Amino acid sequence: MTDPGTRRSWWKEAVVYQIYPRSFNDSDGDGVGDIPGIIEKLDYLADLGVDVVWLTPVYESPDNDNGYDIADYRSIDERYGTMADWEELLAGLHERDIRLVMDLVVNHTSSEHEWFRRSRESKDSEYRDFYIWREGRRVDGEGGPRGPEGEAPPNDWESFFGGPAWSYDERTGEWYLHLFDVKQPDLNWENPAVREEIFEMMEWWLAKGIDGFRMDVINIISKPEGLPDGEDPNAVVHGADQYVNGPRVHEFLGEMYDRVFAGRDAMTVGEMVDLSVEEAPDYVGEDGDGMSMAFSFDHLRLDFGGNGRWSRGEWSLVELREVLSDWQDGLADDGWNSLHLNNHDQPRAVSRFGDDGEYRRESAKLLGTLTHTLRGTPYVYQGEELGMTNYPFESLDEVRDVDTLQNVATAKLDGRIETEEEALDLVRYRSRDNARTPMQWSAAENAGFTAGEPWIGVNPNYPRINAERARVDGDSVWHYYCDLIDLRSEHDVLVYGAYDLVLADHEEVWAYTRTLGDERALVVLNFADGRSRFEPPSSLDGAPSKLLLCNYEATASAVEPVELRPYEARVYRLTA
Ligand code: ISL
Repeated sequence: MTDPGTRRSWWKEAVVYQIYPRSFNDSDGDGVGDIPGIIEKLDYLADLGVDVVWLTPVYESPDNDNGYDIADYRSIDERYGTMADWEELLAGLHERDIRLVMDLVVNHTSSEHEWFRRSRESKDSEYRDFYIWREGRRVDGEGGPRGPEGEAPPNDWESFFGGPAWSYDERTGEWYLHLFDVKQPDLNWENPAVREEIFEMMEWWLAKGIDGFRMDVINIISKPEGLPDGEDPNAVVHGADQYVNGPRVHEFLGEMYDRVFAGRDAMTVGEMVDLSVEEAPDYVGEDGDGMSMAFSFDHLRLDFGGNGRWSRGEWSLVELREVLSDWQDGLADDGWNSLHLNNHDQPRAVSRFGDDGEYRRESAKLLGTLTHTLRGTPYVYQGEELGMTNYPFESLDEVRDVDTLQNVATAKLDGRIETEEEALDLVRYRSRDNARTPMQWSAAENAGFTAGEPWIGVNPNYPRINAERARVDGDSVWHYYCDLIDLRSEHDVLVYGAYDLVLADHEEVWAYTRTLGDERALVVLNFADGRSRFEPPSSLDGAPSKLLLCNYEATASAVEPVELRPYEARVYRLTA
């Protein structure tokens, strides 16, 4: 069969582990994780059994957005080490059959990148058109924040981090666009010289031996001509309807593919803002842009409130199942999913979709079972394999993240947040810093992360939740993740098998089968913190079955009616 959905690829069979270096392991006591620190933990990664490491940015950066503001694409920031350290890391990973995917952040650079420094010098600079400069709009009186008297920003777009997406630059009297922070000016992809620089830089990294790229906000690089005001009041951020999947995005990505990826067997994962399942094949399908897969976020928006990300709503299993099933079905024959509930921008999944109290272990294992048995490539974010939880923020002084700080400030200005307690409540639930606290290695001081003062607080639960302890405890989340990773590598059906929903209406139990030829697996997940009844449907009657994995002491091996325990997860093999 040459059905593109079942065509084999190394990256379809892989499990990816995301490292956020700042918070992974500090080897020199400056409180910030570094590359030699990662090298110390290579055997840990090999023991876990992951196949790919995705390293978030380690390039030279003023660190306003923790490295997503790059000042030099071809360098390693000295905080993280040297290029020689990075080369040793790559070799160490490859020796262990682990591939390396680097982060590609090319929607914007840091304002300290040489291109921007030269761009802002004068309107005649050869780098002027590397960025998006416009004149302000004339208005009567005050024009609003960040501009001179009588001038408003060129359009009404807002930044993802709160406030206007434009800043006025006095030197030349024009405004530049920054969809993220003021210090992250957007590159002008319309300019062929920009594209050329980026493609050359990508080739340079590939020639160094890396195995692919994770592409930051890659579907917003093309802005429409005239930069019209936002129209959709429900856009993820005001104005996003104008540039999400912008007019030339596929042309630019097609060019990137032809220039950089054609003829190589690299893995690419595009981080996509507000991508719908209908649009996904244009990027990842057979006739798409040649990207391996995309990160979509429909399922990570279910708990947004009426005011978007910085307001709180409720999610339900019914919705989670519906959204993820839509993605499973939508890319069944064309394209490939990435499976993720965690990353460095999201609160910890066990606190969000599970129970980080009484059933922390069980629910962390249940969520891992989901991401390792749906169809797609699983992503494990550092600490997820330990069941790490959100951080109990007690003061805004503990927050480091520019996104959190600015959005809280904007919400206060708009009157959406009134008291400090309200702000803290939201921060504890939503802040990206929940995922950015140091990796918990042991019960030693600072969780064994650093001998110095950590750049951000260590979660006080580290004496209980840490890698050293998890590795000697046979019942830990860590051991269960090892089992999940092994299971997936032993059973092709879990990688390539077709997804079919079982019991579409159950409010607490999500059950599905995966089918590949004669091979079949059944996954049963109880998302409730109490018992739930599971009655296998008659379509599964009579098939001999065997329990492959369960997050509790198993009672019986065959598929049968059962009272599932809180957050119980089961994976069965069925034979025809
Ligand atoms: O953080 C978010 C959701 O929790 C998003 O708004 C996020 O900013 C968006 O998904 C883009 O994220 C990526 O680009 C940002 C960077 O701050 C994030 O860390 C990165 O993953 C700008 O480069």
